[in-house]
Amino acid sequence: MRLKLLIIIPLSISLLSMMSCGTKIENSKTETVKVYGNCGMCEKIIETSANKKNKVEANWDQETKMLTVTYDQKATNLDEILKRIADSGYDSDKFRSTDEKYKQLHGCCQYDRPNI
Ligand SMILES: [Cu+2]
Repeated sequence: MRLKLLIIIPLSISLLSMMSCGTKIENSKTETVKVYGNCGMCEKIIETSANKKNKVEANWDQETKMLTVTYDQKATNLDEILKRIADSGYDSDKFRSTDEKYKQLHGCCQYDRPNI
């Protein structure tokens, strides 16, 4: 009896701490897509607009222009994330930002737009 408790208590504590970990995304799916941009400033804007607390985690690579997103499939989808990014001025192969939004970007951030 004593021995059982000694095993169960630490086990449930470690389980609880795993569940309360804030960055853990449930029903997660990871996808990589191209998002057009130039510099570190673009990276910050792209990642910030893609991110959603506990629902989406995003990482954009300046060299390859590839965005890797891990998201909660029950809470959102890739289209929604890419729309938010387009809304910040950045094109992807699926959603094109508006000319107005693009022009609002910092001069160094005005990447070469894809023909879509
Ligand atoms: Cu930039």
